[in-house]
Amino acid sequence: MKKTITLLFITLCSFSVYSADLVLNNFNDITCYTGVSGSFGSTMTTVNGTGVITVPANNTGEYIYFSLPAGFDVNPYQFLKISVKSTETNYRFVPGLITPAWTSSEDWTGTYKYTGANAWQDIYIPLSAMTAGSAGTYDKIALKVAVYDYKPSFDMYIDNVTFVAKYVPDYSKDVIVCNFDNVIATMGGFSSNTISTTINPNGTGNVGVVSVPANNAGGIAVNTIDKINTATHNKISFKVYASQAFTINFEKLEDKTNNAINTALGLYPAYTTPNQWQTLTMDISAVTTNTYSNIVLFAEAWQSKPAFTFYIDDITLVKNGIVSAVDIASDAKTSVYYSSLQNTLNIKCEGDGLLELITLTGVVTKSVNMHGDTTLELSDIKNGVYLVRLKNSGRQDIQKIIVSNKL
Ligand SMILES: [Ca+2]
Ligand SMILES: [Ca+2]
Repeated sequence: MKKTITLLFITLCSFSVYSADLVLNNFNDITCYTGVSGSFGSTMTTVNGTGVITVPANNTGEYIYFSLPAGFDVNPYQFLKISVKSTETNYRFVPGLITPAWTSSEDWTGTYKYTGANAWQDIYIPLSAMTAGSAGTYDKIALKVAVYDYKPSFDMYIDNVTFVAKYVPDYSKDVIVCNFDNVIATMGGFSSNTISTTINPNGTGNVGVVSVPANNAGGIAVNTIDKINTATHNKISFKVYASQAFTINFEKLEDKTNNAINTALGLYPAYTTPNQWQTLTMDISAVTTNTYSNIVLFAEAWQSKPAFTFYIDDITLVKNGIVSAVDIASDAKTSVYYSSLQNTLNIKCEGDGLLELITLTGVVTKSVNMHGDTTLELSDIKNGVYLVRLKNSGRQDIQKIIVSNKL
């Protein structure tokens, strides 16, 4: 029985131009003036090359701040990155840009939290929800630590306070959609599950964590920066990790501003080896490019299963290595028709020709010399997307087919 699942989005950030990172304070050779407000009660101190503050109990708005260079412009930057360590865990940071007149623009919408439990964790705090202003508008950046999290007083270590430059994809290569570190997409969970960012349970860096409720779908929706072009990037890959096997049994590409424009992929990538990171790949080369800009992944949708959690990382649009390398002739004297019912390829061919069935990684799995019209049996071919290359009279034609043996 299908259940209705509605999108519940939280905005984490957005993207535009590029410049270099700016380290504000590493508590070693790069330092800037810092201060604290009200009941923090002490200034930030430096111990062994890291900053230390005592966060007050039940903080309702006290903050630490860092001075910005003269004429600072926040526009080229996407995140403020801080390295944090404390025994207290699961508390948040509210950033605020402060003008010389002590007015501020703050962001209370984010979900960036310290989850490290006494391990160092890099926290990437998006800057997009604050008013950017122009060069010189702001001269300080403040952080409210554990504000309204109702924590007891605790010591927090902080290091490497850095503005991280915005990410601009290079479409001649693989494009990172989200790595939960320096590239974080706008993303959301669904009505019955949550997503968040945490430290990698088996490796380095940060990863996404997706809850899957009992007897229901757990999912993640991730916006791409630009529309997905399946002619140039024909695969989506992502890493997953869990303590049990599971299947991504519903996947869609959608328009992020109008999810009525969508296509279901029906690819069912499966995570098979618990407690190891595994890269899953979805071939989207059969999908016609549209205004798709949102990748939707559901785990165990509509299954009667207990609740579990999976981790996800490195969601990537993979550059297509094949289409650009071939030359497609529209006047080739051949045509091809795939019958999924009979699982045959039926080729119309004038005179002699060569037919090749090629996987998307470029492996020729079948090669047949044709003498006129030809029927090719595909029952020994695995289901999936293939390229059919037809060479005839010095021309060649490439067509994509999906083999789905229904018998
Ligand atoms: Ca340091
Ligand atoms: Ca990562």
